[in-house]
Amino acid sequence: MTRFSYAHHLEDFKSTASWLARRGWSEAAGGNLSLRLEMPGPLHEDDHIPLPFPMPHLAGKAILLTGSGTRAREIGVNPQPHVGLFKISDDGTSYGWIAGNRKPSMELPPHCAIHNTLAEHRPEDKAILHTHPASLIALCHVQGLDNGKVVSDKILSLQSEARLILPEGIGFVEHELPGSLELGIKSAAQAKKHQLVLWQFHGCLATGETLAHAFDLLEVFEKSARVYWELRTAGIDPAGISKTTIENTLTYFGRLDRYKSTQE
Ligand code: 2HA
Ligand code: ZN
Repeated sequence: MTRFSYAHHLEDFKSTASWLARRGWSEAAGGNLSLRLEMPGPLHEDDHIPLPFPMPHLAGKAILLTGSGTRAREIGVNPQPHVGLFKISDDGTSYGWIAGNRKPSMELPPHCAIHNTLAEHRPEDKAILHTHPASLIALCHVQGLDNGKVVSDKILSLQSEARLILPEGIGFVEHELPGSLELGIKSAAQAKKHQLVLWQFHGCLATGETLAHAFDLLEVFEKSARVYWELRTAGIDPAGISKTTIENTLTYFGRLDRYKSTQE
């Protein structure tokens, strides 16, 4: 096989996992991280595990993914034993273990389905991060906050820059079994347009060029959610910044088209 090193990518896992732990977003073994890589060379003949459906845009690529039961607070200290390298076959129908942790996260089907969509629609976004921030899970228990448009309009209007950084707003997937293919397929559909997808009652999924970038976007959403909860704790149900002001800000920074693309 062609000589291949992924050691430098582990720094992104280490730094991001350490922040997930410090924020208290990935309790116990909650959450998982992955990166999509270019990786030349074939899979071993005897090591083909079928993917849940053909993923032609992952053909020949590789995925670095955190292992089942691994803890952010430990990945953040030493990622090597906790992250596995998996290669997708040249026809995009199966995968095999290559190096590192052998037992992938239960969220492997969602990660692969979303990477397949990203590789087709937003190839620059190679990172996927899933975690469980309490302030975001709590939003899902508020009556009416059960679709992406309402969540985006309500929460991203609470601070000046949130909609500017996330013009397409937040995607939303109604509660599905953790690790299920349904969760993966629905998340992949949302990830076509949205960099963040809220998993109802479960947590959030973030995408980005790197794990650090995905974490940035999550921080912005989570900050806005905390503003919401501070106001609610003070007895205020905020109206938020007006739609006109938000649209003016987006126009000024040349991002109105991205916002409008998800408004129909
Ligand atoms: O325990 O977060 O969604 C890992 C998870 C599954
Ligand atoms: Zn989870």
